[in-house]
Parts: sequence; C-alpha cells; structure tokens
Amino acid sequence: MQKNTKIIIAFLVGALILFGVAFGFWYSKQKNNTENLPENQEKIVEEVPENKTFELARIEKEKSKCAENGEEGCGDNVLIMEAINDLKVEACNEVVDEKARNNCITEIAIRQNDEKSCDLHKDEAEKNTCLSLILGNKARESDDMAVCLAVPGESYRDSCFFSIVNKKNDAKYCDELGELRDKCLNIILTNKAFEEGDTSFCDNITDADSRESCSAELGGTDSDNDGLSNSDEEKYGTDPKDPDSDGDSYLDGAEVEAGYNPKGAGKLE
Ligand SMILES: [Ca+2]
Ligand SMILES: [Ca+2]
Ligand SMILES: [Ca+2]
Repeated sequence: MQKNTKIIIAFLVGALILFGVAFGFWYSKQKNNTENLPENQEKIVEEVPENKTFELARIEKEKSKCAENGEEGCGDNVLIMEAINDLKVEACNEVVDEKARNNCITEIAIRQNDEKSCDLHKDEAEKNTCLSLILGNKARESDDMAVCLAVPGESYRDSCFFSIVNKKNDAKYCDELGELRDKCLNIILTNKAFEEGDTSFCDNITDADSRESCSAELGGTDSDNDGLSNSDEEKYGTDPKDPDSDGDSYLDGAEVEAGYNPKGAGKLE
C-alpha cells in the first residue's frame, strides 16, 4: 500500500470513530431528556387538547356544581356558557334573568360580529346598544364613516365618526366623503382647536351645536395650566399655549390674580 493511501484510511477510520463517539453522546443525552420528563407530562397534554373541549369540561363542571348547590341564577350561568360556546344566540332566550339574557345576546352578537343577532333583543334600548357596538366596530375595521350612519344611538354614532376621523386627522380625507364632508371637517376643526388651545377654530364649525360645545368646552379649559382659562386668556390677550406670556417668570394666572399685567410690566388697568 502506498503511504498516501495509508494516511487516507487512517484518517477515515479516525473520523468514523469520532462520529461514533459523538452519536453515542447525543443519543444518551436524548434518552436522558425523555427519562427526565415529569411523570405527568403526557397527562397534561391529554387534559388540554384544545380550547373547545376545555370549555366543555368547564361547562360540565359548572353543571354538576349547579346540581349540587342549586344556587340562584346557576342554571342561567350554564345556559349562557353553552350558548356562547356554541355561538347560538337563540339559546339566550332560555335565560331567565332579563339582564343576563340581554348580556348573553349582545355578547354572542359581538363574537359573531353580526348585527342581525341583535334583533333577538326585545328591549329597544338594548337592541340599539347591541347594534351600535357592532356597527361601530365594523366601521372602524373598514375605516368607513358611512357605516357609522347606521349606528342608532347618537352618542355611539358620534364616537364612531370621531374615532375614524381622528385616525385620519386629515382634511383631505373629508373632501372625498360627500354628504359626510362637513361632519368630518367639524371634527378636524374641533381637534385642531384643542390642539392649539385656540377657540377661533371652533368658530368655523358649521354645525351650531358642535360649534357651541367646542367653544364652551375649550374656553373653560386651561390648556397651558397657568391658572387662566382659555376664554380668559382671550379676554386678557395672553397666549393660551404659553403659561408666562410676558416671560417675567410669573404665570399669567398668578399675575391676573395679583392684579398685575400678564402681558408686560406694571399693574392691570
Ligand atoms: Ca391658560
Ligand atoms: Ca397663558
Ligand atoms: Ca408673566
């Protein structure tokens, strides 16, 4: 045999031995890992196979607890749990307690994200709340102000408009809205007014009620926390965004209260 061939064979044998040792080491480690598993490991996996079955087990537990103790409203609890688990809104009808029944219907309608389920409500106000919640969510999901129009409750409808416009906060977005353009612009003006602490933005709001509430609310606010409300800042000609309008280290509000001019030297006239 040639010298080179011997070296190659020696090398290959060496590599084979090294590989064998490494594999043996790895195998024993794997084995140990399995042996070191806690005894109940397999059981835990068996007990919580998936949420649905886990929930059913919870319902069964509640049922037997109910049968034992017979507490008031206990049957309702089981009915609601089952209705929610099966997403069967009609099953809520069996719930005895009126409030619990209403909650059951609205909860399932929300989970289904389906306003038709709200029709099961016998109480008009409950139905409207249910519709408002679902349509509001749908409008926010689709960023579509037109969906807000179908929201029955006025305050829900307004907050629906607000949340969509606030997200955009861009007057250009309003321009594409057709009949909702003014409503959109009014919200943007209100935001701007509060951002700047400046009631003159409120003055441009086209809807009279919104205009008044913007001015009143903002006027009563002290945007720069200097002890002077925004409407008083307007009265004294001070800056509603600067707590010390004349820069003499005394706050606008403190100066007015002590009878000093918040806009310069000397006393207030
Ligand atoms: Ca102020
Ligand atoms: Ca000020
Ligand atoms: Ca000052």
